[in-house]
Formats: sequence, C-alpha cells, structure tokens
Amino acid sequence: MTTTPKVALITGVTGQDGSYLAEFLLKKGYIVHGIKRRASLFNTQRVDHIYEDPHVHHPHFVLHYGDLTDTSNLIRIIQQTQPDEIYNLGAQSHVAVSFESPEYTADVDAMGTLRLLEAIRILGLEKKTRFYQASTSELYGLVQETPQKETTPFYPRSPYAVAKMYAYWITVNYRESYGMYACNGILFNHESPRRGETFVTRKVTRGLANIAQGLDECLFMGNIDSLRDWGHAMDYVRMQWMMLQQDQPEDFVIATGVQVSVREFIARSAARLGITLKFEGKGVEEVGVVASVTGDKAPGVKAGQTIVRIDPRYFRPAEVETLLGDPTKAKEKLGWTPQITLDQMIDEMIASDLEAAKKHALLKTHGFKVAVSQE
Ligand code: NDP
Ligand code: GDR
Repeated sequence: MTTTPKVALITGVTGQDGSYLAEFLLKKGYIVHGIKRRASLFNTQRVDHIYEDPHVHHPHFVLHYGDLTDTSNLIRIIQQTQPDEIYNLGAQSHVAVSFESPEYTADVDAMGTLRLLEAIRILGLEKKTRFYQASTSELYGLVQETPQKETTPFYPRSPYAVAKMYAYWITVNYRESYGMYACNGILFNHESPRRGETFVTRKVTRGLANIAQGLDECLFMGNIDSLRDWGHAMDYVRMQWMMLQQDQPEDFVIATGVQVSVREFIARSAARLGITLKFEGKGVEEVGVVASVTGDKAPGVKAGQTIVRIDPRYFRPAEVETLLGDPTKAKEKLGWTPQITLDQMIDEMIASDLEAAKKHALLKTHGFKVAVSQE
C-alpha cells in the first residue's frame, strides 16, 4: 500500500535553518515547498544541492517566490500547496540590524507570523495544518532567571526580540483561540558552516581562517564578554520537526545547557588553526595577540601579531549579556538531546572556512588555473 507523502511549507528556506530542515524533511519522504525572496542575484546557494529541475521530473522540492510582508502571496501559496506542516523560519534575523530597521523587522518577524496564522484560518486549514514558530532565546533578553526555561519571564532587548515576542504570543493565542496545532520552539543560538557571515561565530571562523591564510590582518569585534549557549543547527532543526509530531502542541526550549563567552569562542577557533591567542588590555583597548603558531594552517600569521581588536561600532544600543538554556523539558518529553558538541561544531566551521580561504589565497597568488588544478 502506498501512503501519500506529507507536505511541508518552509518560510526562510534559503536561510541556515531552512536549508537543513528542507534536507531533513526530504530524507523523511516529505514533499517540501519553500518560499524564497526575489533578489537581484541568486540567493539559493544553501539549497542548490537539493534543487530539482521541474522540467525533468515531478519534484519533491519546490520553491515559490514570496515574502512575509505580502499577505495575498502567502494565502495563495498555502492554498496551492495545502501543507500538513508550516515551519515559519523566515525573518529579519539579525539583532544588530533590527536597531537599524526596526519597522521592517516588526513587519516581517511579528506581522509576518500573524499573516501566516490568519492565512491558515482564512483557508479553513485550522485542523489540517500544523504550525511551527521560530521563537528565540532573545525573548529572555535581560535575563530574569538562570538557566532560562519555558516558564522564565521574557524581557526583550531589541526591536528583533520585541517583534519575536509578538510572534510568540500570537502563536499561543491562535492555539488557544482556534484550537490550532501551533507551537513555539524557543531556540538558543545555533550555528554551522552555513551560518550567515555577519553572526558572531561565522564572522570569527571565517575571519580567522582568512587571517591564517594571509588574506586579512585583523578581526574587529564588539562585546566579546557576551555569553551564549551555542548548539549546532542540524540538531535544532530535528527538534523543530519533533515538536510538530506530538499529540498536543506545546512550546519547548532548545539549548545545550553549556555557556561560553565570545572571547572563548575566538580562542578555541584560533587554536584549531594552530594559533595560541593571548588577550591583553581592558574594555575597548583589549586586543588578541598571537602567542605562538604551530602546524601549517596559519602561514599568514606570526607570533606577536595583533589579530583581534575591539570596534565599538559593533556594540548594540542594548545588549543581551548572558544566555543559558535549560532543555530539560525537551529531553524528558521528546527524548531530544544535542548530538554535536561545541568543539565539534567549531572544527567543522573552521575546516569549511579554511578550505575556502586556501582557495582564495591560491587564486590571489597564482591565478585561476593553478587554483582549479589544486582542487
Ligand atoms: P537566516 O537569517 O539564516 O535565514 C532567514 C531566512 O528568512 C532567509 O531565508 C531569508 O531570506 C528569509 N527572509 C528574510 N526576510 C524575509 C521576508 N521578508 N520574507 C520572507 N523571507 C524572508 O536565519 P536562521 O536560519 O539562522 O534562523 C531561522 C529562524 O530562526 C529565524 O526566524 C530566526 O529569527 C530564528 N532563530 C534563529 C536562531 C539561530 O541561532 N540561528 C535562534 C533562534 C531563533 P534571504 O535568504 O533571501 O535573506
Ligand atoms: P545574537 O547572535 O545576537 O545572539 O542573535 P550574534 O551572533 O549576532 O551575536 C552574539 C553575541 O556576540 C556579540 N558580538 C558580536 N556579534 C556580531 N554579530 N558581530 C560582532 O562583531 C560581535 N562581537 C560581539 C553580540 O553583541 C552578541 O552578544 C542570534 C540570531 O541568530 C537571532 O536570530 C537569534 O534569535 C538568536 O541568535 C538566538
């Protein structure tokens, strides 16, 4: 007997999480629809490897142009695709950028969520379509309790977090008002080689790899005292799916329960490149100086070189100084535990960024032909 495959719709499919989730659901036999934004350049690099040409066969992975600011477009896509599950991962997701573009961030992150929930209702899909909302540890902001769990009060500290707070509560409200299967994953920071280049972990691994290869001289950072609970995106998207497979919709904190400073993340990343970093000075005068270099991964770096400096430009008007999650509920109710440690993740990110940096360095010094022949 053949069973009809489940249908999922992912907003933000071209982002870090969207790309891993699409891969995960395809492996589970889903038909996956994703919403991509129109851009003047290709913006599908993270999902190109799973793209299927609709001219060749009946694809399992289909992309639709759309935007979370465009109500009629969202209604039409949901009507056409009739999804069993919607994963709302689309967002202006950069906290610092949200201070520059607060209104746009509210429109996409808060109103976008409402538009999707309303679309489900307008189309009469309340009993068919399950809804996952990408909520965030940024809701805890100025933390009221450590570690943070599902019952910890929120205190958002950025336009991004305030917008996500609306999205959180409107998801709860539609669940309670209309009996919809709608839930929030309160996810702490999660990273990978696919992480956007301006988030701190990727900025560090990519920046240090470039410095190691002599492509750059110094990494300029903001608040390196900041403490975060970092996990791997692959572990976290698995949890997004698990949350929609329960009998009852509930909200869950997803975290590792381990906290590390940005400074420590930089030092551990440098160590993977054979660089021992020493931090000296205080406040904006603090610098990261190379104490020693071993191995052959960092030919562009010498002992005594300053490769990390503080640039107050990267300070935020209001900072979230410390986040540490308590994932006990997810462990007990869903049997979820993260499989990838922070050090394994740093290894993976450094390896990936080092490979790219080596190619660029080769290209810079020897030109295109040599770089291609060395691949
Ligand atoms: P990314 O920034 O990598 O991806 C965001 C996605 O949203 C991209 O596909 C982007 O498209 C899309 N997007 C942006 N604006 C719009 C819009 N107006 N309409 C439709 N789509 C839009 O984020 P992540 O993958 O890291 O995160 C996924 C979700 O989880 C986000 O909602 C984020 O806020 C949330 N979150 C993330 C955490 C993390 O640590 N990664 C932790 C907690 C929550 P494009 O590619 O064109 O820019
Ligand atoms: P965050 O992630 O704000 O936690 O939001 P980000 O990596 O941007 O910052 C983490 C911490 O590092 C400090 N920091 C810097 N950050 C950036 N981006 N660049 C720097 O140069 C720098 N120097 C220090 C920051 O001040 C901050 O304290 C991420 C996003 O994915 C959100 O969408 C998500 O909701 C939360 O994680 C959980």
